[in-house]
Amino acid sequence: MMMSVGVKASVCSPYSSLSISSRDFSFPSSSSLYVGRKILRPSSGVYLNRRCNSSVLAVIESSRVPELDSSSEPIQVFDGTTRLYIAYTCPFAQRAWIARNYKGLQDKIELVPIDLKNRPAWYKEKVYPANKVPALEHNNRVIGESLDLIKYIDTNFEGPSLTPDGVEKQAVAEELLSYTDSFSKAVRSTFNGAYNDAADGAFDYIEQALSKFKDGPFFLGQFSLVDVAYAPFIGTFQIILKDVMNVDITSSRPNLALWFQEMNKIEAYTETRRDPQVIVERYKKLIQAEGRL
Ligand SMILES: N[C@@H](CCC(=O)N[C@@H](CS)C(=O)NCC(=O)O)C(=O)O
Repeated sequence: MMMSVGVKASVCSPYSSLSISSRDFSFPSSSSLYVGRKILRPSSGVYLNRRCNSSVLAVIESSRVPELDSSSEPIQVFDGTTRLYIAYTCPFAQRAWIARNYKGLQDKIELVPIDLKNRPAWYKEKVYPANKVPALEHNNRVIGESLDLIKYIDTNFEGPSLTPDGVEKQAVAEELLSYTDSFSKAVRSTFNGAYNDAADGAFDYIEQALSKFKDGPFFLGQFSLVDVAYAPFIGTFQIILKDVMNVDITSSRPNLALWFQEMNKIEAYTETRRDPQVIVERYKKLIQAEGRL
């Protein structure tokens, strides 16, 4: 039998420090979670500390709520439960997951991770005909599209607001949100071999955007939907570019360096991150499959 427990963890990875506090973890109820020689008991409050390597992240990942796959029993959809369907590997889904965590909705919005490679048939049939993640089941309807979804979560649920005050910031927010796809496309264009001008220009755009408001280190000064929308992508790109191409995107970009530093203090984000090693391995497999490595 599995049980969900509160986890408080403070660890570092080869890339940056990680802080975790979440109810989205499962432990065998009769046993403990082992990290090296350290035993992490569900009742001990602080579970992880001092271990600064990626194996800790891997253990945390493996302790998350398990993914549903084609063999999983169908969920009783529209039974009044609010559910956020995600995949741990999906940056679009990560946006919605971060928004839900930041607003402190862990008990109000149940996380339902799906194995995208072996999706349950009922997901498309009963939940979301688009058959993608993320999707939110709320008030007898299903909402998709990550950018719409983070706005929906912000507007329709309690918790700290992710929407900026004032027309100027709101206009900048819309402009930056509409650039997310072009940004990803430009950076991904570098994945065909060599770091290129398009990717460099995209990161310069981000650096410039981060200089606009002086009342904080985030895109709109204070933490907002814009940071939520970009973090899953910039975070993953940073890891891949550093590991595979030896490119440090924060070099000569002090605003971006500070943004990372501050993002890594936000648990709502850090608890959704993946083990950098897994990200790099997955990327290499993808490239290999395309015959480019
Ligand atoms: N534009 C969508 C993209 C979502 C998306 O492409 N999700 C991927 C996983 S990262 C997916 O569900 N893919 C499954 C499929 O396309 O069949 C959003 O922003 O939510």
